[in-house]
Amino acid sequence: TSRRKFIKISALGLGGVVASASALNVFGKNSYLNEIVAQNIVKNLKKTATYCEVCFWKCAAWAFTNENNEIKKIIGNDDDPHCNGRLCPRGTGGVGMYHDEDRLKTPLIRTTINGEETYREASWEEALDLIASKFKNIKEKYGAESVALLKHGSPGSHLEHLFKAFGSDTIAEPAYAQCRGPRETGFGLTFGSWIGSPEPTDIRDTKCLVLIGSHIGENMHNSQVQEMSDAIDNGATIITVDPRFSTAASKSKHWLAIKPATDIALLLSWMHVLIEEDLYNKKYVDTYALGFDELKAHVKPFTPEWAYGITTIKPEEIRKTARTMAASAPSVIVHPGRHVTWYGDDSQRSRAIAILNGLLGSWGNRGGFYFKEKISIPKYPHPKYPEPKWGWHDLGKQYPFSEMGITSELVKATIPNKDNKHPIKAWLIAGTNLINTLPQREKTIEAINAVDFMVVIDTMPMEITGYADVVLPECTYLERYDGIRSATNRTPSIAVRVPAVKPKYNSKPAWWISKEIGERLGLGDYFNYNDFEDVIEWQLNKMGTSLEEMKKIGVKKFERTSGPLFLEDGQDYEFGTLSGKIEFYSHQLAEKGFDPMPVYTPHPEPPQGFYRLNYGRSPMHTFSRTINNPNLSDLKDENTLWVNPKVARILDLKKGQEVWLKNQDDKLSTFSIKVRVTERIRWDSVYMYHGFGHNNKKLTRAFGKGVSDTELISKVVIDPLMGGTGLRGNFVSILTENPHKNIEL
Ligand code: MGD
Ligand code: SF4
Repeated sequence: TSRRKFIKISALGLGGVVASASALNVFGKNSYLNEIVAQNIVKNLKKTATYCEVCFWKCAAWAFTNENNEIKKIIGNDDDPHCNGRLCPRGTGGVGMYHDEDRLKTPLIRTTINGEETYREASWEEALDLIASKFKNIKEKYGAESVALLKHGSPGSHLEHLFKAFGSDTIAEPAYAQCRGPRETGFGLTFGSWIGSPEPTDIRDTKCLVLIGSHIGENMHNSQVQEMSDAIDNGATIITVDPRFSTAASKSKHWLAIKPATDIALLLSWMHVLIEEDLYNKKYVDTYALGFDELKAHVKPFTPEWAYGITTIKPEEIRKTARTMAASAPSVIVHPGRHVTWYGDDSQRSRAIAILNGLLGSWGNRGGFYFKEKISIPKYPHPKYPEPKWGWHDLGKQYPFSEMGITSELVKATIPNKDNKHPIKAWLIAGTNLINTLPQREKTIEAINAVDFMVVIDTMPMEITGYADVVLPECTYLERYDGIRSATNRTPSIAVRVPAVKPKYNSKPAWWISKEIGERLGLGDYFNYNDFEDVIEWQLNKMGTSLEEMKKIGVKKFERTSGPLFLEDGQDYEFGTLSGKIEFYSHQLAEKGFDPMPVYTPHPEPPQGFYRLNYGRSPMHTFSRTINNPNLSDLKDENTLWVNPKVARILDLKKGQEVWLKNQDDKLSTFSIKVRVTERIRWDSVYMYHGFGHNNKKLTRAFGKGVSDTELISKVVIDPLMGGTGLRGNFVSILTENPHKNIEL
């Protein structure tokens, strides 16, 4: 068939992209050799314990400095379960964040000179005084709740403490409604437990790993990539469902090139096969699950023949893969994925994935999902937080299963509207580049224009910083203390971040910024320490260790106390759901008027001349944050547009040709992107790496390189359960002429 040929051609053409016989080879060709060289380089250097902030896997590492206090190398901590001593290419390149000469160097305040808005440099004193006085005024006039925090990463936790002390929990982060939220809702409703990060998947011992739109290997979550590599070496079967031939697909026994937006149909059909062919894990289901009979009746009509018409996956292929999963069960993982905000029915798709795992009995079994455990960090004493009158809950009330702030609702509430009972008047943004992160950019900008006052705390002059009234330069993770990392894993562990070098330029850590603003707001009691080091020392002492010890070891593991990793045979076990059982049928959903079991609904397809805009991670970058990093931009400095040869033929596109994109709402890409003609993408879609296409000229390496997928995402479909923004319902046409001719960018 044509698909078989497709795989063959693609596999031959992959050469440099894919690893040799074993593993995913994402750590570089001669990584063993590199490690020996690295060990030699660092022999005489001073080492400082840290954990990486280039992505949110937070691998523990050692930063090595020479006698001139220069960072020479960052190497993974051998004792760390997140990295097992090996950093990914981005983590190794993290030192580029420190060296980047485009960094924010000193506080900036917006001002008008000769009728033109610009920034002037300011002292910390002046900038912090200004912020405190503005916050005070807004609190007096509207209440503390009207000051909102949008955050991501380590700085967020320091600022969250400041905001709660101030009386506001009007707080949100894109990692929820633009990323993992729906999966937490879907798994929460089914197993009574969030997935969280890292995912508690026992990949190293699995016999079968099913990836549905989750491209481990390009999506570089360190220990997960390592475990997948080991599982492949141990003969595990990989099944990848992806409209694109991803790196993971190239390692898979079965690649199901699904028609985009139809995954729920495939999942329902898999359930149908498992149940109709009596392949599901009967004992497990009888012992732990609720609603099997309803599920059986529900999936009865969803035959592989039915699913074929929707997904374009052949019925034999659906049956064969379902049987493979069953033969491996319970050592099988249908992976929950991570960035799951696709089509608006994402919580239900996640529930389908959860139910499938339930039928296979993988939750709580070796080679499936383990029972994770983490150690809680003692709270440094401070007065009780005041009770806000309203907060993020009220902004997302229409979504009954939302459990965190929804960024897009916060944006909506900021745009003036006569019905709005919860006015938002100021934003503080820390560690998130909302312009390149939130869909519907115009709305974000409308909200920004509506606030009275806006502060951005960042390390780099990103797109978002250009909109601020006050810009505060944070020092990088290599130059500061931060909260203790408590890892949720097979065994609990902690890691510390200690500054390896002094802050460059006039930059400061977020803990210091929070404390300084807090003191100016009369909240000194909440910041009862001189240095964050004191807080960490106090917490570590409570945990039976000390900063001195942690500086030497970096990572400390603790014994499990919550019981074994897996269920014993037939063991009584109470799940965290309302019924204490795995809920195939959800009464909670039914009561709130939602489908109690997942249902497939068709989504719009690209109109004539348009292609679905698909996007994903580059193994060398994290979102938009790393594109300007000198080390990482050396590895990859622009994205390309993956186009199927059929499409290239129709549109007469050549490899490397520059094109522009226009979406269904006439949104144009600011810059051009080069064409990559490849069988690895279906003919109905195009694909690009997310994070590129920066339009801030201050980013000297990243400016104008490639296209931003975000600026082409003007349509979203909202998940009615939890408010996630489905981003993948956008379509683009490909323009070969520059639509911006004569317009200076
Ligand atoms: P970035 O664009 O990398 O990601 O969203 P964001 O976290 O906003 O922006 C991070 C910002 O943090 C940058 O401005 C960077 O300079 C700054 N920064 C880095 N380190 C530090 C630090 O130590 N201190 C401070 N103060 N700032 C720092 C991610 C979000 O985006 C997520 S989690 C997902 S999964 C979604 N992915 C996604 C997608 O794939 N496509 C599209 N179109 N949109 C997406 N949005 C979501
Ligand atoms: Fe850093 Fe890579 Fe680990 Fe992410 S996976 S924390 S970038 S080393």
